[in-house]
Amino acid sequence: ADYQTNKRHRSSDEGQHRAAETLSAHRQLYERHFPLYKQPVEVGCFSLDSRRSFCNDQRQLRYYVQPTKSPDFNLRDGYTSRFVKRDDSVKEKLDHVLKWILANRDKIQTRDQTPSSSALGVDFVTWRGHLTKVLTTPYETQEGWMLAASKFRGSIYISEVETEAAKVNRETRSQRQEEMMYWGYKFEQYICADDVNGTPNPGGVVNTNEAFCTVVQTRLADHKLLFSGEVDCRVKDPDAPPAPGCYVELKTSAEICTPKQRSNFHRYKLLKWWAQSFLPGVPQIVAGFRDHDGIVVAVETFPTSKISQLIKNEFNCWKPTVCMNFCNDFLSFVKSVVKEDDPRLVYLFTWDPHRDVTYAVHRDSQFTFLPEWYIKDMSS
Ligand code: 0WD
Ligand code: CA
Repeated sequence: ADYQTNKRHRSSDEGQHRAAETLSAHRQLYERHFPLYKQPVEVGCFSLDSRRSFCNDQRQLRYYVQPTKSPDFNLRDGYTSRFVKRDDSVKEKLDHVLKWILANRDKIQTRDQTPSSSALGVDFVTWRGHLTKVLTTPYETQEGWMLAASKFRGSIYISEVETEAAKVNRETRSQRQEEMMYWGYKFEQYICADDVNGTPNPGGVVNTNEAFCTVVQTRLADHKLLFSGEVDCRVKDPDAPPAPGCYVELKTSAEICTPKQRSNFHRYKLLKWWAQSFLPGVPQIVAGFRDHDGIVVAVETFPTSKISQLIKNEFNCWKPTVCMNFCNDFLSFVKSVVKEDDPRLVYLFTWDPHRDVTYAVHRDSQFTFLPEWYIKDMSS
């Protein structure tokens, strides 16, 4: 009796005139053929320097240096003495992406558009990380999300709002959790060189303000997307495929000692790793497996395109097609709701595990996120 067809999973879907009120995240509804996802194209990049300032260049791009068979990486090294931590209570929203757009408006590929048109010619502008959360929603049982959306000059901008639960987590992290957040950045330092001919410098300072971000354009079914994501490094080979094909994602994870740990790694971690790298077309993920004391015991490369085969032996496991179909339908849902072109109007989409996606509308509220400097510059 509660069977729903693919087309009827939005509540009160009363034909073409009224937008649906909610969207279901039930994975069974999204088991359809894989939607069109065009090869992402890098249209630009930017860097955030040691003081977290936007730089319209690739100064923070680093180079991958393959570690030896049994590397000697201690991820705890330097935590108390050589660590500058970004202030994560500062909410940057889409600001860095918007700065990139203002500085590079001419580089955005606008097909079927008059050159004089002021619109960007994309349907959505966002961070890659926000799309990762959407992709993994049908399988997420722990953490909900809130995504704010505003339409401005025909494009819908999507920016995350920290949930109350995430805020509590951030403000009550244990000493151990704080330190373990450093381990991923320390691993990057052991693997990455600043120059194409250089070698990693594990004696240097880890500064998490620094970042290199790619900006890509792609299309998911009817949705033209422009998003940015942080990239850890690229391969040195100058003949490697052009970006994003030369990029490498770095990860750390607890070493796998039992079948149960292996299964959890496949079911939960590889889902997040796959979604994050598949979106911008990053082809390889290099993982450092570490023990409880932060010593890396193994380094393994996962080609992004092989991950979905790797997990197929897992009972009742996640499917890429479910992730992509849900994202497609979520973006259609957002388009059907976010009709008014007004940067001061925010449509706040909320999802909690075991619930449907819902939304509420806010005018001139704490949720407004498109800054005056962006609106002014784009309107001139
Ligand atoms: O304001 C916000 N709500 C957010 C801002 C949320 C998420 C990201 N950001 C910004 C930051 O400016 C950051 O530089 O986005 C940038 C990264 O964006 P992304 O690539 O879209 O984010 P995501 O894919 O979630 O994370 C990529 C990497 C992470 O690597 P791992 O291997 O752990 O996934 O970016 C780092 C982290 O190293 N990272 C962040 N850096 C700064 N602020 C953040 C964050 N909030 N989240 C992840
Ligand atoms: Ca990483």
